[in-house]
Amino acid sequence: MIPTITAFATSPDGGQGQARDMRVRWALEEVGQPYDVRLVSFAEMKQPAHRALQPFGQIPTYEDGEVTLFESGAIVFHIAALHRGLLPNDPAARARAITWMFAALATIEPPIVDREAAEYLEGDKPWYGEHLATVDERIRDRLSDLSRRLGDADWLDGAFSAGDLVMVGVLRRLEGSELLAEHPNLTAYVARGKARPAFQRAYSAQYAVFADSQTAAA
Ligand code: GTB
Repeated sequence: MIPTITAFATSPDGGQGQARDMRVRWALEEVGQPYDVRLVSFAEMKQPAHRALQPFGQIPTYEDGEVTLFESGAIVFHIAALHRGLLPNDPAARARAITWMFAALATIEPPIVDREAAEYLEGDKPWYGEHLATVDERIRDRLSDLSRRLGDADWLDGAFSAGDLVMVGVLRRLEGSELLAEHPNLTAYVARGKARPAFQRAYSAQYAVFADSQTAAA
């Protein structure tokens, strides 16, 4: 059965592919697994039918007839475990690739999400500037360590893996910010990920949703 994922009917990012369905689309494209997309509005995401799939009323979700999943990291891992191409066969290398997925989600992404939340929710607070500086410092620390570890390698541990896919997906959230630009090797790493044909296909597919929504609204 072709898996079905959910994505925003109207993404607030104007088609930039920053919502987390993009990671799932990219993983499916990397392994050559066709998929369907069910678009959901913000109101639909909060209805019981969607919450049965995603308890927090969010996207993405994944259903393949065998399993229903939420959490983009768990979904990417499931896809990577089912198909060849995103996780090495060697058990130790496989475990390290999975470790990088966790590092992306548990160590790198949280302060980036904090920064976005501060921008959206706290921009009018008198302490916003001070708070943002603190969050930026935490991001800088993480990126410095990651940059040092990546060095001049193409990918984090040998061949491209699900660890790189998730890490690039996370770092993309800093695109356009000086925080990423401070590290030319991380900037190049993100560019390498984005240059992959599977990324391009996933990006085009999600952009088409945005383009269609604009046409419908016109
Ligand atoms: N930990 C979960 C996962 O990884 O799947 C987080 C899922 C999540 O945050 N989903 C967001 C969502 O459904 C969309 S991706 N939000 C609606 C809600 O909570 O009500 C986060 C996101 C949203 C928008 C942009 N953007 O516009 O740039 C970027 C990222």
